[in-house]
Amino acid sequence: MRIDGIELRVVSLPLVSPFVTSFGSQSERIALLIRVVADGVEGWGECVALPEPVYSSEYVAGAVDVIERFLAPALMADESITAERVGEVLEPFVGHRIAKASLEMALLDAQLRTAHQSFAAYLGVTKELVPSGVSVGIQPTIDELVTAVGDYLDEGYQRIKIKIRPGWDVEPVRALRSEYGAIPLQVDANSAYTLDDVVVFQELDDFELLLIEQPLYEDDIRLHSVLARMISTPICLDESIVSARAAADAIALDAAQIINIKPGRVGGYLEAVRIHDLARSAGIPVWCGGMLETGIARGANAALAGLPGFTLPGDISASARFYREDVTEPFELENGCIRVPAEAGVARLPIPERLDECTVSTRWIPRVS
Ligand code: OSB
Ligand code: MG
Repeated sequence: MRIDGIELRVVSLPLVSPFVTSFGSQSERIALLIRVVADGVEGWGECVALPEPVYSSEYVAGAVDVIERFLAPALMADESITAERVGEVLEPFVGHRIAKASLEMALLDAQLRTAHQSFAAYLGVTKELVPSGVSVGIQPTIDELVTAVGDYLDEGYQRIKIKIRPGWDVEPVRALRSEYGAIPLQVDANSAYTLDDVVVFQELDDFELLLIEQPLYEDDIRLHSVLARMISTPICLDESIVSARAAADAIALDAAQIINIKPGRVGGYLEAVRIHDLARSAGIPVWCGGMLETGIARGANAALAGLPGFTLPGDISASARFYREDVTEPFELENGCIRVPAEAGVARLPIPERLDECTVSTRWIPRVS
C-alpha cells in the first residue's frame, strides 16, 4: 500500500467510575486514535498508551511525537508497505511498541477492508464468542468491593480480577471468597511488590486464585522465577512480556506459568500471535489483557482471544464496564461472552458525530513526496 496520510486524534472519554490501580487513579480515558489513508482506503487503529507513563514508559503525547517525527515518515517512505512489514520497517526505532502497534493495526484494518476479510478470518479464528472477564479497580472499602464484584457476577462476567497493592491484598481476597465462594478469581499487582513481600503471596496461596499477575517489577523476570518457586499460585506476567523474545525468556526461566498478551504492549497483533504460538507449544496458557480499549480495538482483542491457546477468560469486558458512551457502537455481554466481530477489517468504525464530540485534538500527517 501507499500511504496518503495519517491522522492522529486524541479523544477523551469519561469513565463510568474511577479506575484505581497500584499505579494511580483514572477518571477519564484519554486515548490516541489513528486513521491511515492508504490507496484511498481508510484504516483505523487505537494506541493503548495511557496519558502518563505509569503503566509502561509510553504515554499519549510521547506516542504522538514519535509517530509524527519517526514512525509515520518511515512507513510513508515505503511505497509498498503492508501491515506484515510494519514491524521490520520500524525495527530501527528502539521501543515505542504501543505506538508501533497502533500503526500496524490501522494498516491491517485498511488491508482487510480492501480484501473484505474479517480479522477473525485473517487469524483463522472460527469461534464466535469468547468468555469475558472483568478487571475491578481498588475500591474505597471492602464492602464496596464486595458490592461491585456482586454486580459484575450478576451481569454474567465469567472471571473476576481485582487490582491489589500493599495494604489491599489478602483481606479483599478473603472477603470475596467468603461472600462468593469458588468463583474464578485472580489478582493483579501491577509491579507493586518486591521479593520482601513473599509472605503476602504465601498468604494468598490459601485462596486458590487462578493466578497472580505481575507481582514484581517489569524487568524482574529472574526474580519472578525465584518467587514462583516460593509460592503455589501460578504467576502470570503482563508488564514484563514486551515481545516474543521476552516471552521465550520468561518461559525458559519458569518465571511465568501463564502469560497475559496485550497486543499494544508487545508491538502489535502480529507479535501477539507469535507469543500465542510459542506459549502454546510450551504448554503455557495465555489470555488477552485490556487497556480500557474503546470500541475501535475491543473487538480485535476478542478476535485474537479466539485463538486456541487463549484458554483463560480475558480482560475483554462490555464497553459499558468503562464507558457510558463509546466512540463506536458498544460491545455487549452475551451470556458472559463478547462476540467476535464478523465484519471486514480489524477495527469497529467510530460514529462520526460521537467521535467529534469527544475529540480533544487532531493532526494530519501528510505524505511529503
Ligand atoms: O494491568 O491489566 C492491567 C488497565 C490499564 C493498564 C493496565 C491494566 C489495566 C487493566 C484493565 O487491568 C483491563 C481492561 O481493559 O479491562
Ligand atoms: Mg495487568
